[in-house]
Amino acid sequence: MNKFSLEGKIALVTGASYGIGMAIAKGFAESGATIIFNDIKTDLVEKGLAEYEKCGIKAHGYVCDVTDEDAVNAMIARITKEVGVIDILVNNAGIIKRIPALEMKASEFRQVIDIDLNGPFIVSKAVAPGMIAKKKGKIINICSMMSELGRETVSAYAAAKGGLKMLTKNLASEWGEFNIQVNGLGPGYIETPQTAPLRVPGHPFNEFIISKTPAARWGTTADLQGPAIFLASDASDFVNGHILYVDGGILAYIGKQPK
Ligand code: NAP
Ligand code: GCO
Repeated sequence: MNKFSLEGKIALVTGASYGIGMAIAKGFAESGATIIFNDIKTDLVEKGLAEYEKCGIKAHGYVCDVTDEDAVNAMIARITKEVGVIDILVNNAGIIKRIPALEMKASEFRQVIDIDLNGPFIVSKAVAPGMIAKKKGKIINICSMMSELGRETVSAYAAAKGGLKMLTKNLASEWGEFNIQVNGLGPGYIETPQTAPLRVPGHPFNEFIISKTPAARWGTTADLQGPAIFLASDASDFVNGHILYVDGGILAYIGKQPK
């Protein structure tokens, strides 16, 4: 038996109309899972559905804001009726605001915490009862280098992703007895629209990331697929409360020595 197979599993990936979430969903589909995703805007969901279809994937798309608890509960009820009980949840939807702390408004800070930290709590809480009834489930929270490290301009994002790491450990502790594994996946610096402003040619950040990464390159969304499949599959049934960093070695490395 292939321990990495997702055959017969139903997976919900939040905010998966493009980028990391979509790459993870495509990887799950290749391993046999049925794909469901949501996004905050109708046009994004439609774009996402068309892209999945182009790849031969019959995905189910829903419009839903992960911070709106009533809307999330209604979406999970609809999914249960229309597709089935969710076996795998990936809390991927997130935003970043790059603003120096002294210039950041409290409302901007709150918005990042709301989407990146409260969102995963709200969606996990809505999905868990179905998993508890089945006595099996997988929740994967998309963390970040910023779950471990600080950096100028990303105070709210680092606070949210550090909090998400601890939410992961806490839900793993609470729901482990129901055979639910809650783990984090921590991407390093990945080529996506979110990091596009940092990757423009000549931007000093580009050099900085390459010199901080032993692999000496940005990651790709495809780099995340295997690790996500592992955390979603039976292969990881005794892995719980773990954050799997997929960063080309950044967290292991002090940085290039000056010559
Ligand atoms: P992204 O722009 O962060 O994509 C996330 C998706 O979530 C977008 O489609 C976004 O829609 C949607 N979204 C935003 N707010 C939402 C809400 N309230 N409810 C539902 N959906 C919402 O792109 P990404 O770079 O692929 O990032 C995915 C995840 O990986 C995020 O959690 C991010 O923090 C994390 N991450 C990214 C990197 C990286 O290098 N790119 C590294 C580490 C971790 P809109 O387009 O309308 O905003
Ligand atoms: C930044 C980056 C990061 C990445 C990622 C790192 O501004 O430092 O955009 O926040 O998106 O989350 O793992």
